[in-house]
Amino acid sequence: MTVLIKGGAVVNADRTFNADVLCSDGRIVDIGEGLDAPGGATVVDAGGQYVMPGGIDPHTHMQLPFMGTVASEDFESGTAAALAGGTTMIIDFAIPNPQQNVMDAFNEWRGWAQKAVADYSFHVAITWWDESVHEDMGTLVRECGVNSFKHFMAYKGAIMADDEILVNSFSRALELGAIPTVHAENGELVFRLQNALAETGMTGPEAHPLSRPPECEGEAANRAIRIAEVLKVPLYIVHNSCIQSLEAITRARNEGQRVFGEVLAGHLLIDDSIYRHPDFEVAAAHVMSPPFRSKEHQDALWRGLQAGNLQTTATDHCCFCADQKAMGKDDFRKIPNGTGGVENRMEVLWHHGVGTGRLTMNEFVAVTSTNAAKIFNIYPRKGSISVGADADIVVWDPEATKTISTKTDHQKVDYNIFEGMQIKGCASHTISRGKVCWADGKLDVERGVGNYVNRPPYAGYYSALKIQAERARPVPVER
Ligand code: DUC
Ligand code: ZN
Ligand code: ZN
Repeated sequence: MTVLIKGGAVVNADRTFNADVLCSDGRIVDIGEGLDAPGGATVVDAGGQYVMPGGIDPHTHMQLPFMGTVASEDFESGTAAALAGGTTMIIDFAIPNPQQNVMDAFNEWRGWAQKAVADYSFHVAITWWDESVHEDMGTLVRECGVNSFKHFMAYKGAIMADDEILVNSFSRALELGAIPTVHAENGELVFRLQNALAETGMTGPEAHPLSRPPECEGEAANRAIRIAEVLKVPLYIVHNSCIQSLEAITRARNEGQRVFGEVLAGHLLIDDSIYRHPDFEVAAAHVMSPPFRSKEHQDALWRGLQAGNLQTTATDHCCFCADQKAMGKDDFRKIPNGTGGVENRMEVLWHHGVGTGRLTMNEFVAVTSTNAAKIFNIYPRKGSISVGADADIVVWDPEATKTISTKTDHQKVDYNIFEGMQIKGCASHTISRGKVCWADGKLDVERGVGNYVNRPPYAGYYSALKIQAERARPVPVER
């Protein structure tokens, strides 16, 4: 299959230039001005548009079994919705139950993802610890293309990782050249606050943000950072939602620590007043963790993204419909946590980021694609328009306008947290592994053609860190 994208301006994270882009057999094979279309090639007219690396959403949960139900979006519908919004790859999570064999869980998730229509990969969660987990982490890195491990510092009594697990797993990740990632919230404090609020009779969604204040997130972020500092391992903190965690990351980075931070499109744009909405369905539809925060936190997150202290944007796409959210009608602790957005991340970031001058186009590419590809070690195969890269490309029409609505989107969920938002700039064409999958407002996808993307260990960080650790070792004093 050959596709020629003609007449656009290529926007990479490092520069912008006018060029045609030729794709063949799933790869970019030529970039230059005035390229001719080989016989039989599909030609995409990109005149007046930008040709950018397809988005990478490094944080999704398709068909996640969670809080007594299963997320409504599956790997097929979720990757299709992603393509409709210009995202060509997701990194999802394989999450073993405590005591579940880690390889079994990983293989189970691999099976579920077989029907994906775009490329995907998996972070693997470490939810418990014994010798078999230590072994399986090695197998995953050496044989299964996994280079990142996730730790939930919240969800006590379920998948929460305590400090002992964090220390064991971070140390093992360092040995293997993998990066630990954390969901940073102090699970003990959240548990206590949830119960205290429920006991006083606060049972509605308005209690959700009160049970998970920014201090709980800041404490956990700082704890994970300091554990990583002592063990000399890099760290990636998912879905930073508040000033406290951003400050912890910024401080560590200023001290020279390799700490990376992700922010969700929702946390940049939605505020916590929504939890006080009189309609349970609306408020519950926004229940996710960490919760949406007040405006001052949103402003700080934008500044963190602009300054480079937050490097990636994601969605934590984890969809539950109204009937599922109703499980918590009488008790906010039982509302399944999660919101969607994989289809909208790029367009809302363009509109509110590039459209407001907060981000340049090149910075937009960095935070929606290239930085994730670099951190998770799949660059330049992903995250760049360059010869030899996978032909995962979005053609972006900066003049197109639309109003976001569940009536027209492709996500398998009955509520869109960006409902009614008017945006300017969106994907006119999405090309996945060299095939045009989204054009003229229509999807053309095939079940199961998405590929699992192997992510090799990142030797670079680890050799640097090992040298530092070696040098820091105390020298015996002669007496
Ligand atoms: N937060 C959510 O809101 N949903 C899934 C898991 C998570 O950490
Ligand atoms: Zn999380
Ligand atoms: Zn998540």
